[in-house]
Amino acid sequence: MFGGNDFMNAFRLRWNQALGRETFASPPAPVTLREQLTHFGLKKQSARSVATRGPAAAPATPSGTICASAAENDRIANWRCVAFMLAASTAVEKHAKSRHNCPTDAPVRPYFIQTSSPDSCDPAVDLRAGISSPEARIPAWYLYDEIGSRLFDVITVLPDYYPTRTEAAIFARHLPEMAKVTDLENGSLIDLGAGSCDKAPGLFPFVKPRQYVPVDISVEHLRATVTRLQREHQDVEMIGVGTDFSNNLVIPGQVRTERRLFFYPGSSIGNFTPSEANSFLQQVRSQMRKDGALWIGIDLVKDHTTLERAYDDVLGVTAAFNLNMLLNVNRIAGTNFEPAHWQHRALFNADDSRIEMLLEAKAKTVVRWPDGERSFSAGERIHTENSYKYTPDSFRALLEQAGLRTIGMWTDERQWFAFFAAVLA
Ligand code: AVJ
Repeated sequence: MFGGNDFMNAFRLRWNQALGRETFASPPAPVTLREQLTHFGLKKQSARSVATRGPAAAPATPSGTICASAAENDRIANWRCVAFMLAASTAVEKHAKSRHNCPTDAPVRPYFIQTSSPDSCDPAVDLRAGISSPEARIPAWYLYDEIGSRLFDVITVLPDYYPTRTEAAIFARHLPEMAKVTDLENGSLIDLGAGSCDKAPGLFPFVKPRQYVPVDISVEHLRATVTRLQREHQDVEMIGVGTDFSNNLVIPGQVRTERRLFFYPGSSIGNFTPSEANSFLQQVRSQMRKDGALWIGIDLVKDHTTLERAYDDVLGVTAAFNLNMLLNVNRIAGTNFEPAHWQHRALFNADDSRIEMLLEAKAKTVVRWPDGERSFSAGERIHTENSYKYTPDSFRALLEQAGLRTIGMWTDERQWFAFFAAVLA
């Protein structure tokens, strides 16, 4: 355990500052050295080398995160200090065993890097503008706060929501063939929108990657899972990347350029309009050489009842998922949405080939925030998400427009979902 109270208080202060918290909050309990180290993504040996060589030898931040802004530099200084304190306590404790097992100059694994800031603009300003607009809208990523992320996890196992299960069935059946067609053994598996990394590790035995590169909007989402995964797959080098790839896919230099396999499952590309999807695919293409490939999951057009039920399930989980967004928006934009005044809607727009998720005002209502308000008439809607559906041909064409050539497509018996493999055209 850590030494005296002074040390503990100083540690808490640094801990909170490093996490960007202004007010005092208790560190997670119980505070064992091992848990703290794991939380920081540090390994014992790196902390020990800090202890022997002093704070200058500390990693720039835990696990080598590199950030650009001035505020981030302050945080880096705090991380260094935290690392030093941890190291000092490690030295006091003299963990003889770890000294044997870990050479001092072993690289810090896994490695984490944030290549773009997740909050570079003011979300409150954007949100209020979207709500004020004549065609009110809230960007779909505000669905995913803590509650929303859990509700989405539930959605993926609902009887009515077929995509996740259908995609898994395609993998279960076709992965060996998919891996054979792409043949990217010893390459880098780049997992776009990895989140809790629950799909890509299932590919390891088939794809046999040398590097695994989970990418998420915030590197913090990746730390715990990737640290655990790294222990389970010692032979795969893991590099967690935080980047907002819907704007700009920045892949750090540590990721090998040879044999990159970009993995984008779940039909997440359905959230993009076709033109956004095109620029996303162009970005992927620009990061991929001739020896690389893209594996991408697509939800296919099918009868409208099946589609609409998948987004308006009988248990009301998707309705809760959509309505919960209002609570998240209230927190971020200072609005006073009352979820009970709104009704979930999911409609298939055949002209644009997309499911639209909407929130519809049950009666006339006024939404207020500190310096503004927006009145909604009964039945007026806020657009919250698009989920585009493609045919095998329309998606092949989209890939082609972005300079990518389809080399394989795998689907289920009902042709409800498809996985495409594509390479440079
Ligand atoms: C995560 C974007 C793939 O569009 O099917 C599920 C999100 N929204 N139910 C989808 C979602 C409502 C999902 N994606």
